[in-house]
Amino acid sequence: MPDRKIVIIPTYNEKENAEAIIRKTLSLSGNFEILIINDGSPDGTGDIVKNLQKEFIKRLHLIERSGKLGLGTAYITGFKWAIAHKYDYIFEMDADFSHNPEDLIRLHEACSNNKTGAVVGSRYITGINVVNWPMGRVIMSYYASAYVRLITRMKIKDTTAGFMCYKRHVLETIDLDNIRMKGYGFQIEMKYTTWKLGFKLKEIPIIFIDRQQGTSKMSSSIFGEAMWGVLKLRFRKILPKQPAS
Ligand SMILES: Nc1nc2c(ncn2[C@@H]2O[C@H](COP(=O)(O)OP(=O)(O)OP(=O)(O)O)[C@@H](O)[C@H]2O)c(=O)[nH]1
Ligand SMILES: [Mg+2]
Repeated sequence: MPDRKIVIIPTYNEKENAEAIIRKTLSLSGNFEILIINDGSPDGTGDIVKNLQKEFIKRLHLIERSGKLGLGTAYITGFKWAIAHKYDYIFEMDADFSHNPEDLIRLHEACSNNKTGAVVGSRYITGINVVNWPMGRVIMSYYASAYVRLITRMKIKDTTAGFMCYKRHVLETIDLDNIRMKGYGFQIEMKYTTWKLGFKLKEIPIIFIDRQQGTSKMSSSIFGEAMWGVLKLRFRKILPKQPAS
């Protein structure tokens, strides 16, 4: 049986990107499927996806949520759905082409190594691979990772990376209801939990290109949450999910 692969793409107001990112990802070799988590985007992103579902039957899935509930909870909802539907490899990818869908094939290859639990599409392995971001944002993101390494001792270069591949059993072992951070902090907390539970995290280099279409959802509160959240995380006991009694 070939590996079953699902790419989870959270969307909030991505009408300029939705159709293109779906067509590009489903055109790749390797039979990837997509799960869109759309937070009731007022710009009609949900309708664009529903339309495309008629064309991509059984390969394009959609979960609609009532309002903007945050990237972190969108992924937790997606992980639970992917586990319940028994996908072998579960990916995270943004909708705005900052992540190149073609890199999904390399993420999967690296993740299929039997020692690896999860793979990080990293901007900071070979220097800084970010295109068109304002310098201030590059510095903030780069040093955010340095800060996380200092506090957590985790040897990951790109701790806030949002381009990921997880093996299902890693996500089955994580107590997803106990993941607390919602923004960038969510990406740090997931990697830290994966590492603390003894799974191997592998980084592969990717190039991150600043969004060309649509508006940014980044806010300073997301940044603040991550800074304090990491300190609290450092002193929290990370336990595997308890089997349902
Ligand atoms: N479902 C859902 N998706 C979200 C939410 N916030 C952001 N997203 C999506 O998450 C992905 C990453 O968000 P971005 O706004 O690209 O964040 P960023 O890359 O840090 O910032 P820019 O690209 O500069 O805007 C995109 O696909 C967004 O549409 C949310 O609250 N709910
Ligand atoms: Mg983006």
